[in-house]
Amino acid sequence: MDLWYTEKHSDNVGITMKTTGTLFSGKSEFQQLDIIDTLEYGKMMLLDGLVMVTERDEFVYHDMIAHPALFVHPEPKQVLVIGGGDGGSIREIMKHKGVELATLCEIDGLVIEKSIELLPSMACEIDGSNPRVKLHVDDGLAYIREHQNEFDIILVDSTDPIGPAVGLFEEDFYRLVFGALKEDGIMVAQSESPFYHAEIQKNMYKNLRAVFPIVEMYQAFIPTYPSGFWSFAFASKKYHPVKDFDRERAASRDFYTKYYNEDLHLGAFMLPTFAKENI
Ligand code: AG3
Repeated sequence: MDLWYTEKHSDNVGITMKTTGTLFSGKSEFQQLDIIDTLEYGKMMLLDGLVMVTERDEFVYHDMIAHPALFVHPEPKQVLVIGGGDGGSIREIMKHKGVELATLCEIDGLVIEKSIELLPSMACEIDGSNPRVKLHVDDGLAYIREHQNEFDIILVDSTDPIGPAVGLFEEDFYRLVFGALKEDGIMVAQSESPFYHAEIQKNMYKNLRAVFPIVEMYQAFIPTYPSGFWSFAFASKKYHPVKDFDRERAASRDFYTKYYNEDLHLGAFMLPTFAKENI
């Protein structure tokens, strides 16, 4: 018997993958968590039935949520990730040796626990082995309310705006993020698909522009997310992601990135017309 998993991207379209079995399935206080094995994309983690990461294409998402801000900010030392319990974003942040401390604030301890157990290639830096990483199992809003003016960079590594992530797309939350950043801080948030989520994006970018002086969208190709055409919001107090980008510094990085590079950094901020219309 063949087993296939489908995430529906709209009422009439979805992505379907042949699977070889379920590694974990359970419900936390917040959501349904499933980790399944697929033939084409390796292990895949789902929250409430939505694809969060697969072993094969997570490098795109995690390179692109982390490196653009880390190469635009001249000296990032304190970095916070909200969400991101799989550890992929923290793994990329740790490649920047100047970062003194990366804090992970994930609401769902089960996601962290099962990622350490079943997705070690992503969770390698959140398993307690790295003294430059601190974990908090807490609501992101509650956490930043108590940590104002502390971070150079905040990455919002969330799921879609349903369930526990709804609040992470609202203006009140962005005001708290603004306050939690230092005076030249940068926030990056995953911002859904320009192709499928125009209304969510319009609302999210309006909320961001109400708070941050600099707000730009950039894009990445992520095969397992709706339409494959995915985006991130770059919201900043001082630095512009293109005008203040130090190409030489990015080009002379001392670590490998399978997706990100100094040319792509600039290209990612060039958007098709229909995507520009959402911001
Ligand atoms: N963040 C998930 C992005 C949303 C995917 N949406 C979907 N499949 N409908 C991923 C977290 C990775 N650290």
